[in-house]
Amino acid sequence: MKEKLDDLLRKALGELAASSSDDALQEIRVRYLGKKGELTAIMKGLGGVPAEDRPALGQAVNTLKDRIEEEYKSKLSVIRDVKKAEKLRSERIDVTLPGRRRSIGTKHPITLVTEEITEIFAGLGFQVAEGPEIELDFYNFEALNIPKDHPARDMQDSFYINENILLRTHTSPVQIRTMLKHAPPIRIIAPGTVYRCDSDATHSPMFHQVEGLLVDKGISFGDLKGILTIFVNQYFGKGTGVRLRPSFFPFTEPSAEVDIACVMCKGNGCRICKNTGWLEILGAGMVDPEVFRHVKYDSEANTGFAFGMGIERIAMLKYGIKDMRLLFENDMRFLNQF
Ligand code: 2U9
Repeated sequence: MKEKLDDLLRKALGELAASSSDDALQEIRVRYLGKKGELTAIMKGLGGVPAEDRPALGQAVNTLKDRIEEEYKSKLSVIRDVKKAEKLRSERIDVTLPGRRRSIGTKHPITLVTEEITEIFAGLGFQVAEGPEIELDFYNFEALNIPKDHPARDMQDSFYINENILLRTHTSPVQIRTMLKHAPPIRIIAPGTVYRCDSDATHSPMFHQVEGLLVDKGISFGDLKGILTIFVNQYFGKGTGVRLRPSFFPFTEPSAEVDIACVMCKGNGCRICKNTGWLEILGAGMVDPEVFRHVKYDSEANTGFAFGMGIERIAMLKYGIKDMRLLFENDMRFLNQF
């Protein structure tokens, strides 16, 4: 019996020494010490052993049990230590590594230009006015003296939602709404997004405008020219040449288109200005009395001027952007330059 126990111990210790996982250790423990294990079987068999040998044998079995248990625990602790060390190694964090740089956004060139223009007119006493991008025909066309047969009213040229509602084609309805709410004098600019059914290399179906309106007693075309000259000199630089050419808009009379001396060649002629030396930057004029009639302003007592410019065009001239589509593609390599 003694030999059998020694064999068993050797075998158990050998197996414990050779195992390398929690599970394997557990399995060995159950096999030797469990309820149906080999040692339990021996204990149960003690009944058949002569009574005088029983205590010594019982003692030997218990010692054996303790040895296996002790070896099991020590091996378990070794395996767990190895596992823990491995986990620590694999999850090691190098705290000296530089952190991930958080990229900070920049303002879109359209936003920049809108803010710069707004700032200049704010300095001249203009207040910012806003209105809805989804407009009624009345505010967008009717009140602005845009006749029923005007091409802008065509289904093909504006985005209609239904017969009476459309995406505003200019920010002018903002001025109409302001005049309907406030008596003169008024001095506002209306920056915002506008929509026209037009898309090619130089036109986008969605673009941006800044429009201005000043109404008071005794306002003349000279005031218009003065304000626009101040704006051009502040925005494009002191001494930038300005010229006005006669034009036509349904909502202003007389009307003019405003050119500045080419920002690229300073008026000498280049590809940008198509060798004319001039660049058209905005349209303007004296508010047509017909517009005042629609908002119930007394056109005998008041006169006013209005102007409008396309932000994309100004941004392209200011930053030398050749293709308008760059302004809408949101390519970070382009946007990060601003
Ligand atoms: C009211 C009365 C008059 C706004 C004006 C223009 C001339 C003009 C264009 C510039 C380039 C539009 O974006 S663009 O295509 N605008 O030429 N806009 S006068 O006149 C108004 C506005 C509101 C009540």
